[in-house]
Amino acid sequence: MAGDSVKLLGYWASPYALRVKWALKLKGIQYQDVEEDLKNKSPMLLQYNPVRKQIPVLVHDGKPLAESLVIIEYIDEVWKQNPLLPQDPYERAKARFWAKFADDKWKERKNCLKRVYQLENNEYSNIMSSIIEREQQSESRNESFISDFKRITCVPAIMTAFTKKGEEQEKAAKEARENLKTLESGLAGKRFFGGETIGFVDIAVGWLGCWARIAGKIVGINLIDAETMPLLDAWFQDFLEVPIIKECMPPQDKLLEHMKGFHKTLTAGSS
Ligand SMILES: N[C@@H](CCC(=O)N[C@@H](CS)C(=O)NCC(=O)O)C(=O)O
Repeated sequence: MAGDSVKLLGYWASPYALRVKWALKLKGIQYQDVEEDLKNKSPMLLQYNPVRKQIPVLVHDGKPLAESLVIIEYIDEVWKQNPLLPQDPYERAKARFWAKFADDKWKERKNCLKRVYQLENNEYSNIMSSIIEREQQSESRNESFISDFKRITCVPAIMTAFTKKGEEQEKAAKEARENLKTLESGLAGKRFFGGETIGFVDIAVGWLGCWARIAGKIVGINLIDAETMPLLDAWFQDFLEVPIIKECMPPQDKLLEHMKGFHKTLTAGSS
């Protein structure tokens, strides 16, 4: 709304802050970018996000909000133009599922998702029905759903491939590729995850196209394989070329150097 005061506490190389920038830009909202020094966090960040002390934080008319996906949902509710989440409740829930899947993918220790991977048409409903089925079984045995699952996320699989070597790296890279392949099934037959226009899921996962490629380049592995995930590969390229998306991207050379430094720090001391 005109006259609103909107501030984004972020960091240039943060994919989570980038998500929020994309949402604000797609909505055409004027905002003030506040660059944080993550090694020396400002009193404002500590005051606005005392729980996690992380960016991004959106401050709307003095009210702070943390967690990128939560922030994007808030933006979508407050500024109705160019909707990001679908209107239909089921479609909306599916969009949330995929966004969560990218950040936070669950993999059962035994074979629930393995079964899902083997399905020919590896769609959302297949994944969901396996998870729900598993959840019901756990409930009937009075077990904790969460304790029965090992948490392996898309992002940590990429991070492990980025920081480990040898067998461990290969295993993580395979896992990251499997996760990305599963994510691809959410795209089936659409230009964007949001359909004809960019939506919530595109914003949530679009950064992986760039970050995973750079991480792969630094350690000499290919995480986004055009042959095995042609739709996702084409989507990453298409999405990152959309002018509003592209203009928010950090300079690629600077990001590459930054990630090289990050890699050095994370692997220091490991042989
Ligand atoms: N789940 C959070 C992740 C935010 C996050 O990891 N922020 C990082 C920068 S990319 C940060 O603030 N790191 C500094 C720290 O943790 O001390 C979100 O989606 O907003």
